[in-house]
Amino acid sequence: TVDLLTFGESMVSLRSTGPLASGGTLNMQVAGAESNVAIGVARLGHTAAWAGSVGADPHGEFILKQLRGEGIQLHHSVHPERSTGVMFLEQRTADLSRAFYYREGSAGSTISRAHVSAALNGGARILHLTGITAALSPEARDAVEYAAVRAAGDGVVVSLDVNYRSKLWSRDQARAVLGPLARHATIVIASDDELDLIAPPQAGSGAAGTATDEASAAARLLDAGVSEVVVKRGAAGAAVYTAEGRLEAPALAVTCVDTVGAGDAFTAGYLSARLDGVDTAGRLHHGILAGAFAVSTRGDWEGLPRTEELALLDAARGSTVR
Ligand code: KDG
Repeated sequence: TVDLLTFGESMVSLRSTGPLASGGTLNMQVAGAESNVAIGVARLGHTAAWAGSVGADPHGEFILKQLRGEGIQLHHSVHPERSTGVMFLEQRTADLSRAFYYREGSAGSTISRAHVSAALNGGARILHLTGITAALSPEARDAVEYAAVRAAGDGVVVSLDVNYRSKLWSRDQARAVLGPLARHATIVIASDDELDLIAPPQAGSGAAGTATDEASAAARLLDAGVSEVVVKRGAAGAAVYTAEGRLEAPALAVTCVDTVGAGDAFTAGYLSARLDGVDTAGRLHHGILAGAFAVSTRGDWEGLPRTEELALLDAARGSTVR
């Protein structure tokens, strides 16, 4: 039994340091929300497994090598005909990045029920799912739904991060799939603007986005059987709603150089603390800490902390630890 099992599409990301339309040098790295979480959890001392497909190309080979190097157990297949997905990540301005996907019909989008079923046979304490995988293809969506129902039935903790991607589907499409899916989850993780995609509808609901709406969406999710509703607020920190009430934590004051992957880092910190049996406040703290490492380093996952590095952010800003 592995501590955390996740599945989804990992891609190569070609990152620019300026506007893509001006060309220049691109750096190839591994991207993928699910593999980001697996890496984060593994670095924090747990066993993590990832299931997915890559193409029979150097890009796929690169992804598998990187994940193996991070100690991730792989349940992978190499698709003989489809290509590994690609995304360009354009640093358009210092404060704004844009993603461009070249992933339609990719090897990663072919993940199926049979593939994840084989991975689930190995056993897991937590199954981590994201809304991205459900948006990739009908087979991938079926795989996510199958895995959620099976794992919940087997008593596995099911974690679902909404991770809404507007370039993959509309909010209405996402709501129709993720709302029912959330009812199988033990833990749901959402940005504050994603809660309406998973919360059961409220009769006569008002405008979204206020604190009351957040609390009422969380209460409806708890009523529907979810145990922990985790709300990510970026630079404003995070909150967790459970049957015991709401806990909030501010973000750490660090220099932000790259927000991509910060949500996955938070999730990895939170879930790894849960695996360690830490209480809700401690889970939030570990999520916030891992998120702070992610935003203050470049890359989706490269800067994620190892357990012994977590205390580094206690040092004074700008210091050298000798
Ligand atoms: O959370 C970071 C991810 O967005 C990135 O790694 C790419 O998985 C990705 C996606 O589908 O956007």
